[in-house]
Amino acid sequence: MQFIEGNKIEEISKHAFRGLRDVTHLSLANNNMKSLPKGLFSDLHSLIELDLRGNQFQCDCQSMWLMLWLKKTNATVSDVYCAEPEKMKGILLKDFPEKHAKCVSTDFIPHQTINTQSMSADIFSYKEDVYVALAVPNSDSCLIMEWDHIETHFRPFDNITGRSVIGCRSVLINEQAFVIVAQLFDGSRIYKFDQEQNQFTKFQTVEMLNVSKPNDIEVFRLGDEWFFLIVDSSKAGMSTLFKWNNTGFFPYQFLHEWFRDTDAEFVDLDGKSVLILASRSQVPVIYQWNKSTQTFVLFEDIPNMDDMVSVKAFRIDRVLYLALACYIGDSKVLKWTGKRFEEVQGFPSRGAMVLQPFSFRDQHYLILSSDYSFSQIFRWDKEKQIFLKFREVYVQWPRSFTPLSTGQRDFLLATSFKGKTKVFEHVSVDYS
Ligand SMILES: [Ca+2]
Repeated sequence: MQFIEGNKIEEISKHAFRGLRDVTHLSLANNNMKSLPKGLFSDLHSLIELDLRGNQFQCDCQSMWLMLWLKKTNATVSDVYCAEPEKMKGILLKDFPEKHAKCVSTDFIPHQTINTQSMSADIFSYKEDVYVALAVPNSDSCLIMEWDHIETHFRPFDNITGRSVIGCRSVLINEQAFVIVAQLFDGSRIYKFDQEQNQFTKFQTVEMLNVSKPNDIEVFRLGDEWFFLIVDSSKAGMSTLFKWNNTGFFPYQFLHEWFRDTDAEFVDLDGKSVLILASRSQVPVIYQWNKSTQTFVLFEDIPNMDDMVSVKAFRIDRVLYLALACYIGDSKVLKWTGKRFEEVQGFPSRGAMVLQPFSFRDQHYLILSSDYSFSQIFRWDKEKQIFLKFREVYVQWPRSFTPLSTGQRDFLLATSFKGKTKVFEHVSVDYS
């Protein structure tokens, strides 16, 4: 028999009863214990009676194991009441809800460091394999890496060299893989995957006519037609739309002049195809596809949203949202009401470069980053319908965050303009 009662003990070692296989009666009554360490009773195979009365049990994640143990033990146990939290006071611990959502959380842990700088990352699947095209500024190339499903990491696959490469974007047309390489000089190039050589070979040089300083490549499909938009961030240039004609991509439409566009997002807006363009010199504008003229026509702007460096669309419960990163001022989340985009949340940000939404299973996240601080991850709160501060991760001069789900695992790839490219794994953590 063991009595450790009336001692005002607040904590007990998880090894306190180790090896005590023959103990039949145990009392921990009238102490001040708020919780017991997980597995405390696991050696007590002969236990007949346990007295836990007169403690201050906190009915939260830490007591989850005890609640589950109480349900399955053959020993007779005194009633265990909750003292805290307030709403659980006086309730039996064994009535504590078994699936308490707050006992399981998620985290982002470092998984792989890729020893190269990068400005953008485009993850694509081709013939059941997963690749990433990284725009690498210091080696002036598109580094293609392949996902190794056994080792669960990216390994080098191919390297497409260029001149002042600013972006690499994949497009799969008729089961063939292409990479669009946007460059500051010599126009842009398109490379095609050559199966015999098992590498990308040059397919086309694309005339960049009015493009002066490409900043983003947005690839999309309208019906059966493939397009990409080169977003031009110079006032001297024009954001330009290119269309696939079976032999290559050719200039199709020039968008507005005199604006420093930063990013474009192709979105289905209540059944209408639109391009949303963010800009450093004007508020974001929405271009709508006109079926009769087969061109994009300026539809409207999104007021009071100056100086946006990126625009990303995402959906939660089928509602459309936009995430806008603002370089000077607050970054914003807007919600489509069916008539207009309305601001629902602001994020104080200084020098923000990215406000990237992403989802893993039923969790929705938003990551805000600048060159001057840790990147902040926010998580969607279903009840409050806003994003709440969640975690921080460190990436030097981050430029993009791209989710990757493979098998049963989820990863987040972070590009870095001055440091190393990083892959984080999104994991579940059980706090009970
Ligand atoms: Ca874009």
